[in-house]
Amino acid sequence: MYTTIPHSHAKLYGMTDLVAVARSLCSSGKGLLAADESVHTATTRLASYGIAASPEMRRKFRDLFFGTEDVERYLSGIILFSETLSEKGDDAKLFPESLAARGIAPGVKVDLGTEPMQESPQELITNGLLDLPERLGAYKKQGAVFTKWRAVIRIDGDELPSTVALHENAKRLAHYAKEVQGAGMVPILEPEVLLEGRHGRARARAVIVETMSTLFSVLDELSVDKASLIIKTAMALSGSAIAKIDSPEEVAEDTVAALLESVPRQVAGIVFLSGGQTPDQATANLAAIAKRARSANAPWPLTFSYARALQEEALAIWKGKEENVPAARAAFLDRLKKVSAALV
Ligand code: 5MM
Repeated sequence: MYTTIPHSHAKLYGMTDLVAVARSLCSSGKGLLAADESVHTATTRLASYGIAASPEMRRKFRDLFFGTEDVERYLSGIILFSETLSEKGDDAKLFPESLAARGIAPGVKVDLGTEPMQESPQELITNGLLDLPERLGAYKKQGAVFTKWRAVIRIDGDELPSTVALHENAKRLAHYAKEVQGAGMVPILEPEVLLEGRHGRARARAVIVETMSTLFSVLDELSVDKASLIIKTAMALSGSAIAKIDSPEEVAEDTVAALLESVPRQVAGIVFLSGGQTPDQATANLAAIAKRARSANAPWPLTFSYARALQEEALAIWKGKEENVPAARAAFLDRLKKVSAALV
């Protein structure tokens, strides 16, 4: 189902196959599971459920979700962490192979995490471009058909994000996208506007517009093909440090307006991160966004690419114990059904 294009032939094939892969990830009525927690994040995440992390516990953590029966009805793809590409599930099959056999496209996070920016130390810049071409070749051989790069955009009043941070993160996202398309894989560009802060929803909306506008102007400068890329974004939400719960309709109005203002119609699709919302909030907000996008005739397909909002309930049941696997998987499947139903 997913075309493998040899690295050297990617340009020969043009972008047609990539457009088809990108579209199929976003517009099949299914969505993505973000299971790309790095070692540090996975360790912290598991610890918050009382689970001591180890390489084997991380493998079991992945298998809990990937080994759930019927997930292919709701998932078009899964974003993996690089170590997972070479691991096997309890069925003794390599994860990318067993996912692809079930029609779930395997993808991989290719950024190497963030560090403070020299010019603006309160902000973060994402690393990973240096050895990217070599790593892409290896990931592709391991079965990845798409990739993801996350940039972190912090709001602090009217001061942050700074122009320099927005521009440098956009530049790196654009170089990443160009490399990935050249290697014959689909890039997901994730400039995450963080929920943390004391800002209101209107400020989040404005920052999403500024972030996307900066990104697309740099993508155009580098002639990156927009039809074979996917945008992963946060929703427009009031900052987590103020006690305001936005209604789904408010979130939908500001999120869809921000994206209509700043994301060109050619992109293959837009996927949402859950960004610290509860599973119920992330589900209700997605439903309102999908409805609003339909009534506004939004040009791009939309779907979910959640990590925490899909995994949280299952992890709370699992607690790292074998006997809890069936109940944890049932909770995961139940949440997936609800999130998928939000799209229609
Ligand atoms: C799962 O978290 C992903 C990787 O984060 P680290 O590199 O810090 O380990 C992250 O990129 C994730 O894909 C998105 O932020 C979406 O996750 P949420 O939990 O916001 O839906």
